[in-house]
Amino acid sequence: MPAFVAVDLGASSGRVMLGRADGGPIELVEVRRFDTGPRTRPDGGLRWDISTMLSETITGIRTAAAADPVSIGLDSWAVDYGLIDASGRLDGDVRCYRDPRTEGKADVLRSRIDDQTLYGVNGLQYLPFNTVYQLLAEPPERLDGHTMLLVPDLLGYLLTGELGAEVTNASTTGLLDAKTRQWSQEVLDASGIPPSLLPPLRQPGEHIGLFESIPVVAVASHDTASAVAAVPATRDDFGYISCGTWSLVGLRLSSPMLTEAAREANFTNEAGIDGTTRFLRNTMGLWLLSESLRVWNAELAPLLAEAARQPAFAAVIDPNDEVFLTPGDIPARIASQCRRTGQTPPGSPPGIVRTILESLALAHATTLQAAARLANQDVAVVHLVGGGARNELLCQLTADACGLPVLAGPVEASAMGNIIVQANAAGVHADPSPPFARYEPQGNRHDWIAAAQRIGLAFG
Ligand code: LFR
Repeated sequence: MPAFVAVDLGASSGRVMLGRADGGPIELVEVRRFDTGPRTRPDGGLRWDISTMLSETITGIRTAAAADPVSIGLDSWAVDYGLIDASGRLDGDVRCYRDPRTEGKADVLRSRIDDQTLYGVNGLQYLPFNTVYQLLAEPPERLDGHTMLLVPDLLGYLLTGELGAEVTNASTTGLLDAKTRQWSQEVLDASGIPPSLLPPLRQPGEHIGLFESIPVVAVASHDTASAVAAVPATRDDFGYISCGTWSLVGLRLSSPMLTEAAREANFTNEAGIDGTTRFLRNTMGLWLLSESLRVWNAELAPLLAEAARQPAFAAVIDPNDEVFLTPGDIPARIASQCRRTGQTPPGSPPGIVRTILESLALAHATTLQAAARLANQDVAVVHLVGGGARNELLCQLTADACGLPVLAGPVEASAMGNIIVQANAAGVHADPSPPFARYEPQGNRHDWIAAAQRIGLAFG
């Protein structure tokens, strides 16, 4: 069976996977896994360690090369970039989107182009770290005579020497026109970002270059685009949750939804494969859990088991509060949000874990309801893919809150989507693996309605 190498970089770990497919479900094997987590600098800034990611990626690819792969594809989280100078070198560090430098930059852009006009062009949800705000935080001289490469494009360049911007990830910059899928002159003019900064766009499936004589192919290089491409849907009326560091909750649409209602609800229209639109909203995902575990220096499995036995709905929070964005003492921030909303904070780590999972489930449900309402679409089933699919309590709570069956898996959805695009480019049909579990909704919906009311969320 033809083999393909997927390099999938997440915000805490990176993987090199080998996928084999020949008309049916992909057989996936992990070749190498490594930490990617950003490093804090003495000045408080957060940077990615690109050189370690590159050397780990190369080691993984060389191991996978024994299987004589057809091609290599690269995907990662969105929005972050490196700047290549005129001599072709990476100039300076690659900042992490959680770095606080973008504070106030949305107001700078707003003073040059109003929110409605901007959304009408780029269709992008407001997130304080969208690339356009990061670029406005750069010293202007860093934008002259440079080329901006988003992380997977940067890795692709370091492997092949070829410059380009893959379109699904480019759609998270704020600089792409959601309808034409071209760089937007209007946003460039308004933001003052020089067009020379942006490399030519490339499409998923396009040949990029060679690494040690193996072809490197552009995939849906935004990990969420790859994950959505790997949703094992068997019907059209499905919603999805790509649940990892973030929970990306929404629908697959055939064209962008650039209405004022969608903007007010802060939904995004990111580019998907085959011309589809990823109509979704970011919800702070397992980051709340992983960052809490780091603070407690604790293991996940025993805490999850105890969380399942905790009383339900002791306290809920809105995980999308920007206070949860930066690294730090998440449990303390949860406690303070509980107090602010008149709730008693959970008194123990298992209680906090229960609060996090119920709050994520609530956010999943309210976001999916909003997506269905805005797009005027019925949703009969929810596909939950990514690392969160392993979390049984989260899957069950999500089914309960949504009042819909949740189909869990695949866990490695981004890697599978990455391989699907490579396989298709090689003329091979490949399917994601089917869901491995189904959760039916249980419990009382009124509990969820009451929980949503406590934190002022619209439900139902
Ligand atoms: C998920 C993801 C989200 C994006 C966030 C930051 O890994 O790519 O889609 O909003 O990371 O880049």
